Amino acid sequence: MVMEQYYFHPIITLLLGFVSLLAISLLVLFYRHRSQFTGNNLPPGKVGYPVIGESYDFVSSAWTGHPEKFISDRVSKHSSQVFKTSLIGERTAFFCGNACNKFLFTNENKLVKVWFPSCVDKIFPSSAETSAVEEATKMRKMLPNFVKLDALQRYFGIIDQSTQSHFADSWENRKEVLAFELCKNYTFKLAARLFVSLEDQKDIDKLSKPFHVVNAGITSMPIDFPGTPFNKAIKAAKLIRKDLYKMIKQRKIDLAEGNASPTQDILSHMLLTPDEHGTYLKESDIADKILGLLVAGFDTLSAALTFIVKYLGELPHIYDAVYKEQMEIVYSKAPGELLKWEDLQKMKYSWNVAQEVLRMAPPVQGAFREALTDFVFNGFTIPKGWKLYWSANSTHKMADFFPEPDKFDPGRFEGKGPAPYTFVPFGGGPRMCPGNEYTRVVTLVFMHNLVKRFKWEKVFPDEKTVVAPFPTPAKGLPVRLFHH
Ligand SMILES: *[C@@H]1O[C@H](CO)[C@@H](O)[C@H](O)[C@H]1NC(C)=O
Ligand SMILES: CC(=O)N[C@H]1CO[C@H](CO)[C@@H](O)[C@@H]1O
Repeated sequence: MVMEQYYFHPIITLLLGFVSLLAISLLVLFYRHRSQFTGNNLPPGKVGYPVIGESYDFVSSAWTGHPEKFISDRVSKHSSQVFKTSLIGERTAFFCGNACNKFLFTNENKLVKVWFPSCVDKIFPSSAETSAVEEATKMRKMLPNFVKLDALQRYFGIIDQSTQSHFADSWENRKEVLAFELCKNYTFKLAARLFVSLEDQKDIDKLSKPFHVVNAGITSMPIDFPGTPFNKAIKAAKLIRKDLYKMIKQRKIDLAEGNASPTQDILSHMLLTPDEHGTYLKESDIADKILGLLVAGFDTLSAALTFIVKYLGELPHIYDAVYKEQMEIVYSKAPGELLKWEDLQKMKYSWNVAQEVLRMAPPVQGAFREALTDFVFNGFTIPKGWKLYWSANSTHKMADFFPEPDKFDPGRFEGKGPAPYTFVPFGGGPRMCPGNEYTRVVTLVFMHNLVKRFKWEKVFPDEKTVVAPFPTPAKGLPVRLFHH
C-alpha cells in the first residue's frame, strides 16, 4: 500500500522523461555553441545563447534608434575595435574603425569575400541557381554600364523632369506633408521610369505594392512559415519577377517592331548590350537584376533623401546656404528651363551637405564579409568561415577623424575631405556600392527642386529616429511647408 505513493501516472513519467531529455539537449546545444567560440587568440566578446546569439541585443539597440550602441558598448567594454559575437546563428567578428575598413576593403577576394545572410538567397533566389554572392559578383561587372556617369548623363533629362512632376503632384499646394512617404514614392517612381519606363500611376502602384511586402520581409525575422512577413516577401518577390518577365518579353517584341527605343531606359540597354564575351543577358537574369537593383536602391536612397529634409528643416543656417547656391543656378536660367548636367558641378556646397547627412545617418549601417582562410588581424586570429561585419557608423562617429562627431558640419568635406576609409556610406574597395553616382545625381536634383520651392519646419521637433535596418524618422517626418 505504501508503494502506491511512489507510483507515478504513466503520463507524468513520460513528461518527466521528456523534460529531462529537453534539458540535456539544451545543455549539449549550449556547450556546442560555446565550444565553437573557443580557440587561441580569438577576439574578445560574448556569444549569447545558441542560435539566437546576440541577435536580439543587436536588433533591439537598432529599434531604439542607436544601432551603434550595440557596437560602442562592446568596443569600450572589451577595449578592442575587433570583437566576436554570434548573430543570426553565425560566428561573427565585428570590425570597427578605419584600419578595419581598410583591411576588409583591400583584402576583398584575398582574405575575405562578400557574404549575405542566407535569408537573402531565399527572397532573391536566382533562376540560374547561383547564390546571391555569385549573382552580386556578376551583377557588379554589368552594373557600371547602366549606372556609370555617361549613362546617367543620358538619362539626366528624365531625372529632372520626373522630379519636377513629383513636386508638382505631391508637394505643391500642400501645407503639410509626410516627407518619408513622399521620398519613398519619389524614389520608386523615378526608378520605375528609369528602369522599365513605367509612367502610368496605376502600373507603378501595381509594381510597388509587392515591393513594400518584400521590403518589410527583408527586415523581419527570417522565419519561412505561411503568414510570416518573411514568407510573404518570398511570394511577393516571385510576383514581381513574373511581372518584370512579362515586361521584358513585351519589350523584346516592341524593340524588334520599332515600337520601343533602344535608349529609352535601362531595360532596353540591358537587352541590347552584350557582355565582354559577346553574350546577351537572359530574360530571367534581367528580371532578377532589375528586381535586385530596385530593392537595393529603394530604401537606401529614400532614407538619404528623408534625412536631407530632416537636417535642412532643423538647421536654418545650412538651409540658407543651400538655398543661396541653388538659387544662383535658378537665376542663371530662363523660366522653365531644365537643369543641365553641368549645373551639378555648381552644387558643391549642397553635395557637402548631402555627404554630411550620409555621415550622420548612413542608410546602410554595415555589411558582412566571410573569412576565406584563417588570418590574423590586430593580434587576433579569425578562423576560416567566420563572418565579419563592418560598420559605417562606428567610423563615421570617431572623434579622431570627425571632431565633435555629433555636430552637423558640411565643412568636413571641403578641400581634401575626410581621411581614406573613414567616410564609408557606400562601402569601399572593389565591392564599393556602384550606386554612388546615381545617389549623387538624384540627391542633387531632388535638393534643387525642393529648396527652390519651399522652406519647411518639422512638425515634431524632437522626432526620434529608429533604425530597422534603415534609419527612419519614427513618425514619418511630417513637415510644414512654406512656399517661396
Ligand atoms: C504614395 O504612393 C502610394 C502608392 O502609390 C499612394 O497610395 C500614396 O497616396 C502616396 N502618398 C502620397 C502622400 O502621395
Ligand atoms: C563604435 C562607435 O564609435 N560608435 C559610435 C556611433 O555613433 C554614436 C553617436 O551616435 C557614438 O556615440 C558611438 O560611439
